[in-house]
Amino acid sequence: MFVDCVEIACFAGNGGDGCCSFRREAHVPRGGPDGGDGGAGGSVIIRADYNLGSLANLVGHHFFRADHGKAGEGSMCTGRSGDDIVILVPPGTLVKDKVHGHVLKDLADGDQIVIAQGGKGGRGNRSYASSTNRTPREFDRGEEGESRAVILELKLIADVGVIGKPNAGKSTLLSRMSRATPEIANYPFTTKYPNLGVVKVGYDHQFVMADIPGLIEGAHAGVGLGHEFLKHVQRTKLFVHLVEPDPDDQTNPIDNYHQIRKELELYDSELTQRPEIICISKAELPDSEAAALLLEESIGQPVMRISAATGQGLPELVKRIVAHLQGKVGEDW
Ligand SMILES: Nc1nc2c(ncn2[C@@H]2O[C@H](COP(=O)(O)OP(=O)(O)OP(=O)(O)O)[C@@H](O)[C@H]2O)c(=O)[nH]1
Ligand SMILES: [Mg+2]
Repeated sequence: MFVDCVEIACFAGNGGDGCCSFRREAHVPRGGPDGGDGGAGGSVIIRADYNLGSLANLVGHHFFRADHGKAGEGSMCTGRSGDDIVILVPPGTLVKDKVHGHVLKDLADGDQIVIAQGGKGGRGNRSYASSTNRTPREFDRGEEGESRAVILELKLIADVGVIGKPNAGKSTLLSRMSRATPEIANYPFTTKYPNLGVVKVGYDHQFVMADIPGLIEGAHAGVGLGHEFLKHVQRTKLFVHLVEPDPDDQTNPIDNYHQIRKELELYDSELTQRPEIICISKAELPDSEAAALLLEESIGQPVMRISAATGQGLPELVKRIVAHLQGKVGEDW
């Protein structure tokens, strides 16, 4: 299951009360104040962990309550502190305040944020003792813990986003280039949520590639599946735009290309500035060469031809991607 938005309410624990007590023991006259401090309440913390790929583990969990601190006791015993609750989320999760709507933190791997701070424990009467006040009876109550409702919104972190119309061969490409195993089938909207794969280049290089569900006209406004997932392309550095040479629905590859560009523009015009490698997919099919030439002519940019089925053009594609990611475009790749 892939979940990229959840709402949760977090309640930190209250601090324990301080204690008011005096030492009473045989042969120890006037033992003095010995009330201990209360323990601190537990906090609620959200931490990014790269082992997670979505927010699915939070589904069904709406409330997170950390333990209260225990009250202090006599004999200078400090109360036990409440345990913190740590909520693990994938890197790329935005933590937003539900009431005010602002972003509290954009969590990268290993980052964390204290969403609700536990209350401090109250002081026991022992800590009020001084040379002029040797039998203090004051003590403090524990502080109340914070509470906050937050919206967690995941925006995947991938270097490369594979975009295109449904059935263009995006998932097949991802499965060929990485060890990801997305569902592949000969009908539109096979992929219902983004898949990530790590593409290894040589021994010590790699990049993360995301297969985004097929985009169609009106995707920016919620048609099809696209709009829900367009946010996941916002963080990619580069697009690989797959264009099918001879779609089953008899649409024109050139129109299809422009349609996707238009959807990107309407969703967020900044996306059109991002580098894009344009590929005609299924290159072993007879129509692909003509389609590539027509597309090249129409947009005035180089168009690659790749085939996930035969592997044609894939080494060049990887080289180009790496060149873009390393900022070496224009050099000899
Ligand atoms: N001949 C040929 N067929 C391919 C190639 N790549 C993918 N296909 C086929 O095209 C169909 C669609 O492939 P998918 O990878 O599921 O396409 P997609 O773009 O992920 O589609 P959605 O998830 O529906 O958006 C499948 O039947 C694949 O077997 C290729 O290089 N050559
Ligand atoms: Mg797919």
